[in-house]
Amino acid sequence: MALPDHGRRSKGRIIAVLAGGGVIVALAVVLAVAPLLHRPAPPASPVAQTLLISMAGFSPGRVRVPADRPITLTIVNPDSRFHTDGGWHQFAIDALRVDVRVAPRAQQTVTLGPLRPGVYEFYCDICCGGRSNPSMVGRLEVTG
Ligand SMILES: [Cu+2]
Repeated sequence: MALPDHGRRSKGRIIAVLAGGGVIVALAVVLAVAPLLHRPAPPASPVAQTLLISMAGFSPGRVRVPADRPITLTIVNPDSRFHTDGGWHQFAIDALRVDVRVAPRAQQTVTLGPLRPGVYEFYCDICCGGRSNPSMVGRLEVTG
């Protein structure tokens, strides 16, 4: 026995509503999962480097670091306050507007960058000889 015409139509409507509901559920699942699939990369961990600055100069005098990552520099001053100039040292990079003063027998931490590739000169200009003393100048070499 054939269904009356309006019965067939309401069956079709039910299927359409169910299909529409299925599409909505599928869309909700995609929207819920999408942020998990497109999670941004975690920020690059900083490169840690220790730099000694004493009356003998910077050690190392050349610091090589990668570009596009933050750089955490620990500047250690092993000199005592009994030096004629008080034992203080400086870590300065004019191009980066960095000027850190390190007290005798102390250390300072400075975070730079991420930096563009290039060579950045650092110096100490507050102890004997200062910047004109070749050992009171160094190079931060950033390689890409
Ligand atoms: Cu110095």
